[in-house]
Amino acid sequence: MHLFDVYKIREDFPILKRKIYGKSLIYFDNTATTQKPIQVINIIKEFYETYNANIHRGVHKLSQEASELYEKAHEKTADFINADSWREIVFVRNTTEAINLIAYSWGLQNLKEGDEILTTIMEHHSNIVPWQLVTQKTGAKLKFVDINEDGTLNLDNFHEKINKNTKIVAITHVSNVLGTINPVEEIGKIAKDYDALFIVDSAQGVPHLPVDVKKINCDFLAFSAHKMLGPTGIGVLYGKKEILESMPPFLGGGDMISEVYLDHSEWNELPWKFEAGTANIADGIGFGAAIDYLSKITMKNVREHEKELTEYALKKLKGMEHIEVYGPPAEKRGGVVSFNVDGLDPHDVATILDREGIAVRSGHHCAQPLIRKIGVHGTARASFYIYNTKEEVDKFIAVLETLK
Ligand code: C6P
Repeated sequence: MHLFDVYKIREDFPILKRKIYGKSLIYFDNTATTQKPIQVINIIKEFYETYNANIHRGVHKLSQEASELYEKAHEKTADFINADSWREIVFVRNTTEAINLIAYSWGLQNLKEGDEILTTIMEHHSNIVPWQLVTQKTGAKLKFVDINEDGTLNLDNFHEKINKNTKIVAITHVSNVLGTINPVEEIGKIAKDYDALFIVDSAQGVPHLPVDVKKINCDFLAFSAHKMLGPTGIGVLYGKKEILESMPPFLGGGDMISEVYLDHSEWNELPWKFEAGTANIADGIGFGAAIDYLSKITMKNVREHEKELTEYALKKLKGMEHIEVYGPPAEKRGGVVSFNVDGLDPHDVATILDREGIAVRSGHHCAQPLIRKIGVHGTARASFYIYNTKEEVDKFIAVLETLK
């Protein structure tokens, strides 16, 4: 099946022409960050070369052009995840900042002793530490849902742990270690039965799957541009308008106000109320180009391509006795494969692969509670994206064969 021409796509990514230790780069660290197509690189260059200006501050032509395109990037993001309005899209630095924004703004205003926050043991630290900080300040309690043997979420345990005191359910869409795709629509329905705020960490969801915030019915969804062909330094907090409107600002300063008096201030409209100070204008516009690129391929095809590669890699890895693979089957996981090689430290595996030009991540992947639960001190992790091919998987497998 030809979903799209992967070889044609590869031509858009200048970095894929690089040699690493004399070998062609095979980039399998897409969960950490993806590479950038020339269309994104060029639009950032074009911004600085032709209309660089601050936004919302000048009546001059350059400022108007920059403001328009920066706002347009919010619109593209809203369409991409099917939000009601671009005003529900707040640009922040990354997923981490988006979750901290919710924790500090909504959490500090609404949580008190006796309240509970329910998350899972498969979270990235970004969806654990902000809640620890907020529970320390408010007296609320943080609880964790367990996983099953196959790395899927234990839904029985979720039902056991949720109760009338649960004020927040905050869960990862896709695990960055096991690749597990969580049933967020089902979890959202249960969260709503208990009137809990429903937050989805979609750092590994939006870049890899078709995502519709109306279908998921989440109150908030967080993700990062750099994991979906966009630049670093831009992330997204989607929030339902009425909830964002009810929240106090996270940071104070320029652009987030409508009026400032000496004794008080009034806030700007959404999303600017939450975008204090000069925005990351160039990268916001660059992110718009990344969304255009993915929209052209379609997220359905992105998912299918990754699934095909993952199935292919899992089948080969499972036939290798010296390798242990973690996580669920390909239909329940994104394009992430965590594994260990008998008798080798994951960092050594990653170093050996690196010498062959193959970039994978190794270690705890910023998910230490999950790594402890699996009972290892780390894993090596290969993760795929639109420009990866079966031939690259074959080369990766061939190197692992030599480690028998
Ligand atoms: N995971 C990985 O190699 P930031 O750094 O804010 O853009 O994204 C944080 C984050 C939050 N949630 C999940 C599920 C994630 O996977 C990540 C980032 C990278 O696995 C870097 S640690």
